[in-house]
Amino acid sequence: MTCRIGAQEMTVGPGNEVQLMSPANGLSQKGLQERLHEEGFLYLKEVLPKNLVLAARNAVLASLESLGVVLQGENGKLNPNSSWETDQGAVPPSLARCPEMLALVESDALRGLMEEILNDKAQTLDHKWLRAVGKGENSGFHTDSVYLNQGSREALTCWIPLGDVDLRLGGLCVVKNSHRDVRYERVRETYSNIDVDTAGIHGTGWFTEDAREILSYGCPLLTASFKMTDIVIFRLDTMHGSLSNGSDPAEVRISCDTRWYAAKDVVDARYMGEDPVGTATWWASRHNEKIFPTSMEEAKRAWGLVKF
Ligand SMILES: O=C(O)CCC(=O)C(=O)O
Repeated sequence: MTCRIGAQEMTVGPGNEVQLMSPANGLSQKGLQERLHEEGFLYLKEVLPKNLVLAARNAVLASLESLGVVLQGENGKLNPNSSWETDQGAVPPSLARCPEMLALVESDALRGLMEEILNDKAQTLDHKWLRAVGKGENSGFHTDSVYLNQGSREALTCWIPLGDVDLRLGGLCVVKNSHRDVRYERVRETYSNIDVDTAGIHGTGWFTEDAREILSYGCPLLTASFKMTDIVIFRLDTMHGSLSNGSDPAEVRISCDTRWYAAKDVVDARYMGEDPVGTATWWASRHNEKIFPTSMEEAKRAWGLVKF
C-alpha cells in the first residue's frame, strides 16, 4: 500500500513512515480521554448516522454540480472542463451551513460523542470548515492552534469525511504524539503559539508542506482508509495535514472540520455568529508580503527550527 503527500510517494504499513490509525471504538469514556491525552487523536469508525452523512454529501455535491465543479450525477467525479480553482479546498461558507450540513455537524450523535470526550456540555463554533479538495491537492502540516489561538487550548477538532476517503483520495494524516513528544517541544513553544492574524507571517499558516521535514522529527504519520460515518477527533496542538488527492478518474474529496469546546471553556469568538469573520482578513491578504512580511521559513530559522 502506498500514499502520496505532495511530492513524496510513501509506503503505508506497520514499521513504515506512514502507518494506519488504530480505531478507538469500544473504549470507555475514561479510555477515550486517556487515548486522546496519550496519542493526540481518536479515530472512531462508523459513529455517525449514515443517512445524515449521505444527505450532507448529496447537498454539497448538488451545489458543486451547479457550479460545474463536478459532473452531474457522477458521484463527485471532477469536471475536466471546469475552470473552478480551489483555494486550499475552500468552498463558500454558506454551503457549510446548509440545513443538511448542520443536521450532520451539529447532530445529537456527534454532540453526544464530543460531550463524552470533553466531559462537559459541548459548544461548537458556528463556522464550519467545509473542503472540496481537487486532484493533486492536500493540506500542508500545521496545528489548528495557529488559526484558533484566541480561545481555550483545550478545544478539539472533529474531522468528518463526507463519503469514503481511501488512501488514493487522500484523507487526514496526523503526526503521532506531536502534541507531547519532546522532539516537537520547540515547535509547540514557537509555531503552535502564533496567531495567523497577528504573526506577520505570509502564506498558508502551514508549518511545512514537506513530509520529509515532518518525518525528520521522528514521529510516524498516521492515516486510514476512511469510510463514510467515520470521524477523527484531535487536539489543537496535534500536528496534521492530509494525503494528496490522487484519485483516478479524478474525484473531489469532501470533508468538514468542526471545532468543539467544553461549556466551561472560552471559545475563539472570531468564528461565532451568523456570518463569522474568523480569520478572513488574514485569509484575503495572506500572500501579501507587504502586510505579512515574514515567510514561514524565516520564522522557523528565527525559532531554530530549520532542518535542512
Ligand atoms: O482535510 C484536510 O485536508 C485537513 C483537515 C484539517 O486541517 C483539520 O481538520 O484541521
